[in-house]
Amino acid sequence: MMNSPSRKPSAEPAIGLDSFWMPFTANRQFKGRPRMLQSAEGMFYTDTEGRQVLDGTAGLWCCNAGHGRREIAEAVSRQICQMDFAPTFQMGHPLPFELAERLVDIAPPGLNRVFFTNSGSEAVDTALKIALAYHRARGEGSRRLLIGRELAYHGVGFGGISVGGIANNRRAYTTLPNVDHLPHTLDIERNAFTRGLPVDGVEQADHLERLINLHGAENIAAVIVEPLSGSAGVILPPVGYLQRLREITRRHGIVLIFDEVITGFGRVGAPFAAQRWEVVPDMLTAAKGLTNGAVPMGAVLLHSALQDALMSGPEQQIEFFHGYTYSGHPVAAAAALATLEIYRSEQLLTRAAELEEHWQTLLHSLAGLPNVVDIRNTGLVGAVHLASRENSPGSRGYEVFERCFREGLLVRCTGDIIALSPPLIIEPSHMDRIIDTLGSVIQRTP
Ligand code: PXG
Repeated sequence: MMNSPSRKPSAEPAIGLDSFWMPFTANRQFKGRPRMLQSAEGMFYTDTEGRQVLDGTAGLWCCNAGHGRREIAEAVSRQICQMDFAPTFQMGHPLPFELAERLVDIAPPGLNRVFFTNSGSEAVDTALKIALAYHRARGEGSRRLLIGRELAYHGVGFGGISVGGIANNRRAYTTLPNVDHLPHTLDIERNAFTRGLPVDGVEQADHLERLINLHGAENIAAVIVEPLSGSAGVILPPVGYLQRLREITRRHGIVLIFDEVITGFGRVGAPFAAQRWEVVPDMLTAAKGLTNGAVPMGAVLLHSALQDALMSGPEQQIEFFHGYTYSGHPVAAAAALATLEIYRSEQLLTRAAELEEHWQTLLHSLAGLPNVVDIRNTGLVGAVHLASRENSPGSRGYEVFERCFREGLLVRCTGDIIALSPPLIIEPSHMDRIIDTLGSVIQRTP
């Protein structure tokens, strides 16, 4: 535990920080000045110094129903006592079947099969494999190429980093062959300070036609995009862009995958972004909000035609050589079922649509503050894009993030972009506090 003047010195010995290699973290910097959270309730974390920290990020885009939900805790605890684990390879137990049905109930039309994973990264790799296996089973085995997009984040598996487009996540490793990328849709020159989806940029989707001309449609398996890019700093789809991708992929027999790991479960005002923007992909990936972040779990929701194509062999033949020990884990499934029940009873999957306008107005009140070059929003997502300092990109964003935390607000920084994605239970008073703190910190950060 950390000692501080505001807190009585603890009798417990200090915890060594060296052994835990923290993910996606500047470990030396963090360990020199740690930020440690200890408990969470509703819209707030409490840190180890006893400070309340308003959660502007729903953890990492996952605690959509807010923190400390007893219903989830109780469901998890009951399930561990009743049955801690059971295999789902050639064996079953009721919970993942029930959960799959509940997911199909809220899914975009036609997505009526569910494959469970433990994370978003695994869901992405699973979806890419399903696309490849599907084409091969239909005698179109030449379709091996996977198309992602610049700046995309699809997790950290080799499939995900290959179709992903964030250079730092790729350059030290090796990536899959047979991958190409669409251009991203961030266009500050034309679209800065747009409220909601940008009006300019639909033609970026036409780049897919050029990739099809280049590679041949008969060689392309799938296109995967995030309906909105979260990790890259909230890059929104221009009006009509997703529709156009759908139209082109359909025309050329290419599987369209939406990576809804952050947009799923109400973030943009509908259960999935596919519904909000009325474009139904052939598959979508989900994770995070699926269990309100309480237990790791991911899923691929797909059209039954993709599974059916693999079912042509004899009945005793395994149709898809893929799965995880913990696919459909009983404890994760119990957490997810309790989470979906909260979303339903509190109508959280559409709440972002109701709050969106107020959120947008508050967020855009930050325009005009020093170094603010763009503000982007949709649903309960927001981004304040700061100009980078000459010769030290990312330093301004990090300072804003760090100061916000010390002043009781958790935001995310991606380079110099401050991203916001609060729990969907947020009230207007919390929004005021987010905007006041962030605005005041930006004002004081040269
Ligand atoms: N796809 C998308 C679209 C994601 O946003 C993943 C896949 C991978 O999920 P897992 O569960 O394997 O981490 C993600 C993860 C951020 C941030 O700050 C976003 C993610 C993870 C950590 C930070 O924007 N998204």
